[in-house]
Amino acid sequence: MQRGQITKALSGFYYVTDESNTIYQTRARGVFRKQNLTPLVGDYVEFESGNISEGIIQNLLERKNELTRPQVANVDVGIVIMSAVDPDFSTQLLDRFLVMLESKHIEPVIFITKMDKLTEDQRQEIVAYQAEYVAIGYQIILTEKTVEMKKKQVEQIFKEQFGGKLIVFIGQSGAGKSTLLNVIDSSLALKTGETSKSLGRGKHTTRHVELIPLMDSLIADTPGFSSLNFDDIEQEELTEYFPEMWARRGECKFSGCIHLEEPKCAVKKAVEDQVIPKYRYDHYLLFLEEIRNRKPRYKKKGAF
Ligand SMILES: Nc1nc2c(ncn2[C@@H]2O[C@H](COP(=O)(O)OP(=O)(O)O)[C@@H](O)[C@H]2O)c(=O)[nH]1
Ligand SMILES: [Mg+2]
Ligand SMILES: [Zn+2]
Repeated sequence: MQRGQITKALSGFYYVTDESNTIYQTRARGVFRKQNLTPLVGDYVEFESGNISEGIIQNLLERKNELTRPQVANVDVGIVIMSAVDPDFSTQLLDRFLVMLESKHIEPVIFITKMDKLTEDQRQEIVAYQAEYVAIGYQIILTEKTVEMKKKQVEQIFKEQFGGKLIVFIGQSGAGKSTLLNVIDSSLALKTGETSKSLGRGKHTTRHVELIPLMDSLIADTPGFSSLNFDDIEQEELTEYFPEMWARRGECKFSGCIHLEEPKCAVKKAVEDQVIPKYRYDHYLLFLEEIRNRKPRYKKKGAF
């Protein structure tokens, strides 16, 4: 039996890349469908093949996570692209992305683009936010001004941190995702995100998922998280996805404290003492409200 990772899915074929970077065209065993298992791009698999154009996937190995858009499994790093202006920097949007990544156990790395467009005062504002996110434990990188400097900066981070990792790019439209990818590899931007739609992939866009080698990493060729609700998150677990709150859980009087009305809550105290920024707590409350107000999900027929 051979081992590899699915790096592309197209028209019922799965393209599996093995350790020596050979790509095998394979199909999934029929039994997967019966078991309601769908192989995903990013899955590690065991397969058998006589030659590179005919293989059968025999086993799917355990996944550490999966995203629905793009449909990818085993994502290691989520690169969150936020613009400083045009559109304006939003801690609320950033926190939304961070909570989603935390809930999937994907490591977030934040890049702030368009720093070159800022006045000195605006720059200081972003630097202050940076310090607050660094204090939580997040890596937040302010992109350099020129293309050459950006290239050097981003390539160094890829080299030092992202070797062998599966990466998705995340960020609202206009944030600068394509631009940043383009800085590293100008052939990539064409294959990525919005651009691919305008190239007329049409109906295939949702079916076709591909991992593209970038330096020593693989990136998913569509941006992540097109829907930004918290459908998969329960209210009791939300606090886990705010690391600075989760770290204080032992100091709250009540175990299972969700930092609302409970007395002697260490999180509310930290907010009062301005150790936790007020906006982080406000976003926590906002997201909690969204989770509480979401329509009840009815269990599927046959489920129990
Ligand atoms: N001045 C400046 N403009 C940028 C920067 N990054 C992106 N842009 C511009 O912002 C617009 C949107 O960028 P794009 O990469 O298409 O965003 P995407 O939708 O996230 O892929 C384009 O006009 C880019 O030229 C930056 O660092 N500085
Ligand atoms: Mg784009
Ligand atoms: Zn509490």
